[in-house]
Amino acid sequence: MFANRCCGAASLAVLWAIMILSLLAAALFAHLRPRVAVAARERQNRQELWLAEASVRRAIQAANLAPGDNVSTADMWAGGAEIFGVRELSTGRTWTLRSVKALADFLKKYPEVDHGIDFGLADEEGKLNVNIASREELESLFALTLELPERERDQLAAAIVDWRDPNNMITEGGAEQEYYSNLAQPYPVRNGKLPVLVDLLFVRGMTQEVYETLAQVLTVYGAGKVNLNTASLPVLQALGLDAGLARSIAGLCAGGDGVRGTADDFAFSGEKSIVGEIETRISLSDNQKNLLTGLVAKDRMGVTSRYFSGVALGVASGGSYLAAVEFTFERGGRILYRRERRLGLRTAIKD
Ligand SMILES: [Ca+2]
Ligand SMILES: [Ca+2]
Repeated sequence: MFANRCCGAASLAVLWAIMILSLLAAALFAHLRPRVAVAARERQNRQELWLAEASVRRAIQAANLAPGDNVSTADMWAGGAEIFGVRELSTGRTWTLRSVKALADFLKKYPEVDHGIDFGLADEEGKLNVNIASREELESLFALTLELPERERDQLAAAIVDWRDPNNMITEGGAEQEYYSNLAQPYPVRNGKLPVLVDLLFVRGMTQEVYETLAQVLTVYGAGKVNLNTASLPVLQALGLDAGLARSIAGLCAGGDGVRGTADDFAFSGEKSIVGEIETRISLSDNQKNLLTGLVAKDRMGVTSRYFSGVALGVASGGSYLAAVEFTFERGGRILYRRERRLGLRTAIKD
């Protein structure tokens, strides 16, 4: 009887001990689980970033391989999917897109992104320098690229001019310190050159969507000399070329296959010979010839480039996040701008 009672008490003690230990284990697990998840996420973050970094390095290498003094879309840096498309590495995949607009389009279309991904790099000197462009050039560029009413487009051009000019005198339709001081969260107007293009996001009227479009045609790099070999139609027209001449030049540069960024692309060989080289292939009116001669003389048109940009992406195997590294570099490899972002995908990229 005594032994039975003793046994029963011992069993009860063991049960209690098991219950307490189970509770402790559950509490410990609950305490550690978020930390384990955070550690796993951090490991994946690092992996994604390293994958994107591999593409940044590859892009710099491609741009350094550009032969000769002139830079054109026939060079390796301008290659599309073949050079900058998806690369499978042991830890995941990486690729490079030409612009933040290409990234926005990719994310909008994802996971249906089989076609039309703009892989590659952009030549910053094929764009219009926002620190040098006149108000008229900006208005003309915006008319060709932005789906906004004329009034809004012109006011945006005026606001950019006010943002960068050193004075506080309001350009017609523009905005100076008074406007920025009256915002709910006021900030100072730049009143100087934009050091980076994202500075545009502070300018009155600028939205993320408009910025993404404009980042394809505006730059802060270079001395304002647009590379005729790489400039897009809207940039050529913003410089004052009529639509017909701009199309003829862009068509000539696209080469026999009519596509920019392929090996058959035509390249103007030297700045001094630009007008002569155009004249032997496209018939020019006196006005067109004078305009082109003037642009070369005013250092607004050239054939070389030193600055390139892209958006490198990395996704770890089975991951549902994307590391996006926006980067601009100088030929030779010096990184001038770098911005890292982590973006969630609706579903994991398929392995
Ligand atoms: Ca100003
Ligand atoms: Ca071509």
